[in-house]
Amino acid sequence: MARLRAGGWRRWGWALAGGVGLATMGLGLRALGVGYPLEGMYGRLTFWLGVPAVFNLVHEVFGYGSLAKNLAGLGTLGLWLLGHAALFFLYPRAPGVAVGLAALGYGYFGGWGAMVGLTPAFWVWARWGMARAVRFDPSRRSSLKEIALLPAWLAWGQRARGEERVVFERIPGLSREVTPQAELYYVSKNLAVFDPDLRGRPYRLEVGGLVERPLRLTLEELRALPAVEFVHALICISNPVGGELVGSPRWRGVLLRTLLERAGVRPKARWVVFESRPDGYVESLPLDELPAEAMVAYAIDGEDLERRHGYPTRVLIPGRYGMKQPKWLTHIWLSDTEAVGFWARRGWSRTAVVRTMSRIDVPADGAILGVGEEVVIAGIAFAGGRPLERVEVSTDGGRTWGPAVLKPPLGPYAWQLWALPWVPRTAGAHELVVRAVEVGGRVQDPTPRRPLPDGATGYHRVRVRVR
Ligand SMILES: Nc1nc2c(c(=O)[nH]1)N[C@H]1C(S)=C(S)[C@@H](COP(=O)(O)O)O[C@H]1N2
Ligand SMILES: [Mo]
Repeated sequence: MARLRAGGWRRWGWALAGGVGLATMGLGLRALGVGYPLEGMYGRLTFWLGVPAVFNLVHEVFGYGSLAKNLAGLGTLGLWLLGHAALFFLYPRAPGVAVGLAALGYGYFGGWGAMVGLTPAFWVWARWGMARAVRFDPSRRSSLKEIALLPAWLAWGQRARGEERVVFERIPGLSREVTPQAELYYVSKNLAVFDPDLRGRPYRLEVGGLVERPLRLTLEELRALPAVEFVHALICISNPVGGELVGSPRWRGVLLRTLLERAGVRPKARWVVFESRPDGYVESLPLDELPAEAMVAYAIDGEDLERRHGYPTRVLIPGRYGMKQPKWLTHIWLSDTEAVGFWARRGWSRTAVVRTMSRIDVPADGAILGVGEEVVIAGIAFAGGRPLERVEVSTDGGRTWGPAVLKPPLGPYAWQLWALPWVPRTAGAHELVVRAVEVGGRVQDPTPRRPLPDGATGYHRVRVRVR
């Protein structure tokens, strides 16, 4: 039986050292491609911070900068250290339970590799490191018992977290979680050569109409205003099911709210109108439907917008299709009437609310797979800012469905990566199908519809041959 003799502040010192040591060791393993439990904890924490209601609350309190994010990072580290202190203190009393919980935690947050890599280190530290602090004197029999129990814990923890086998960074052919500017799709009503080219020209963004103080801002003045940055998916209303007209870049700009506050919206104003004079493109949105995150963007990944993506500025209205988001923005008007948009006048949706979509990136349509050989089915999903509960995949044309591993989103309006390892068991043709399910259980609309007028619906299907 284990005996316990001393305690005090030395225990805290050793526990802290153990927590820091394991965090550092995990970083080393991460460099080798092993999942980092701290990253997993942060992901889970920020998933809930990313749900719109919580996101809005957090950002009301902390603002839109990186503060909330950094606080979440600090909170994660705090939880990690406290959790380890608790486990180290538990160890002398119930060694098997402490090791088991540690293994479960590493497995749950970091996956199989982290569990196998970190659990023995925890054990060694708990046994010999903490033993120095508390003069814990384990008997040889208890050691043997723990060593014998370890595989059982590992296996159990792994069962609980089997899905962590998916490493999203290593799936060839899967979209990147954050779309670089060079890979963002391009759509314009203009011939590309006639797209506005505002580079090297004097530029002013005017905010006028029903406001107290009209603004005329240079690009420098705009850049000097409080900036926000977040990952936000952009999708064209004409994107067909399975299409490529969608991306999820990291945008930087000024919240529309900031501009409207400076200009002072008059009570009579009902609509906000966005206009690109250089190419004659107009859109509008009811003021009371303007999402808090709507912004005037001027950069992607810290780089100026390219000409084709709207240099120097464009509007971003989360949750609406691309057509509602003018590039080469020159004027923002407040108005008491709607300005029917360029595409809306041609029969496309007036509200342009994004429909829930999902896409299979890999395997490709027509791929040839081997019986008994594992492949990863993976892709993207986006519900226009409505949080996703899960993504389901069928390998039999939609008869049966199973849940994929869904990566937590990088923000409330970012797309999400999903993946499902699959071992085909029978030769022949297989149809892979994907569908997204929103929080609350609302399943993606299965009815095949063309993009016009409200955006495409229906499930993306990919046919593969197994032999
Ligand atoms: N001024 C202007 N803005 C515009 C358009 C346009 O033709 N002119 N096209 C819209 C459409 S239909 C889409 S889908 C997005 C595409 O933005 P991207 O080319 O940067 O991906 O821009 C929108 N903004
Ligand atoms: Mo579009």
